[in-house]
Amino acid sequence: TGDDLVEVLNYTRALDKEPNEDLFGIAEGKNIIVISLESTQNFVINSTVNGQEITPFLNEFIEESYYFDNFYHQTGQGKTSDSEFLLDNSLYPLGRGAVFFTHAGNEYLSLSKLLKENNYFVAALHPNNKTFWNRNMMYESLGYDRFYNLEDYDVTEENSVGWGLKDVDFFEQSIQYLKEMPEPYFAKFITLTNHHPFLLNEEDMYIQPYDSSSEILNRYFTTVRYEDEAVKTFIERLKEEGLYEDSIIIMYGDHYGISEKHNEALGEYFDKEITPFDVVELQKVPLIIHIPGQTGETLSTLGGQIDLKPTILHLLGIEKETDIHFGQDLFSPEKDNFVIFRDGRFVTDEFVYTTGTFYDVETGEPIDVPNGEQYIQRAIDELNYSDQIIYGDLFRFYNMETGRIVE
Ligand code: GP9
Ligand code: MN
Repeated sequence: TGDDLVEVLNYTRALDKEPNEDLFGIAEGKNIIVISLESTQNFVINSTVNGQEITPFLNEFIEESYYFDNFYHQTGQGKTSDSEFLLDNSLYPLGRGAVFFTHAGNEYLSLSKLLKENNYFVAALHPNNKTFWNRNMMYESLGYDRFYNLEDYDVTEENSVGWGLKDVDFFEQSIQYLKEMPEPYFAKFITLTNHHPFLLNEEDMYIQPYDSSSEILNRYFTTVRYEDEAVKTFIERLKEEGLYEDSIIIMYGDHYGISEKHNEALGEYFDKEITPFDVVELQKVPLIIHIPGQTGETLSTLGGQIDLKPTILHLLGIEKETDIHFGQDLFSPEKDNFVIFRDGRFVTDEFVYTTGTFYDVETGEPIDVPNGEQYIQRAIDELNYSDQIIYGDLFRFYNMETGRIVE
């Protein structure tokens, strides 16, 4: 019932932080282009393989953007769909299964709905079957206006690899759709080529595979490099079409691409043994926010995908006191340094908690944290509150206009 929501509300309201005065509203009314970078982990940024850059374009692009290099994915078994769920709701995905499948009929206080209230046209673009991850149903609940899916793309033997339409073709074919959208729009592009098992046609290999004990890792670098090229081409096309100058562009990695099964090969790449501490570090994904007229900066603010919604809302100058979310504006000077993974691991500015042990965030050495239990409990509580909202479909009992609980 609505009573269950009272405690949750007390918790989330205490999390809320004041926006950054300089950036609040800077993106007001502008088009927003979001790019979900499939399986893209942060370690590929500004790194090389066989002496060649893995992401030459992104390395340049981050120089003129806000680049968050201490930002984590928080997905579970729902993978890409979990990252979308985090972005739209600033709620945690579920510990088991995919919330896109299990709770697509719930009431949500989504980013999409708030954007629509503010006159935005909200679209998702992804050249896969619309039922994959139950997206057609969930997008309906979240309030998307349009889902450009497999049916909207011309997919052939020649322009596909692995999971489907190649990213370059996906972006190219999407330009026409962007042009027809009512403005301002929020358009979320979900890339696909850099997906396990990282297959690529010979002509799309801009770098040679790595040489380690894992074919998966070896190929991963080549598909990340291809994705980088696809994004570069897309940005160039946006410029040609006059769609670039006045748009906010947000890119983030959806989740890891290289699982722990490949730790030995990763160890060869990093030339060290991969510890549980390193595994946590490896869950960092890039977050890049390009705002026209802003010089940009690399920010090491600790954050995660849960923070995307409040961050975007503040950039747009939307401050809805009655909204319920677990994340915080990444630009807020008051941002908490606490990132919780779906499985209960967490990171603060002092330590990492994983496999029952605290590690010093600087040295990676195990440390003793006297009040460690409190932190462990906070992570458990926060995940529980979020779960309660989803399992109880608690937003049914909430009126966002008044901030009151309804029966
Ligand atoms: C499928 C794409 C990839 O449509 O989003 O899904 P993933 O396996 O990464 O969740
Ligand atoms: Mn994915």
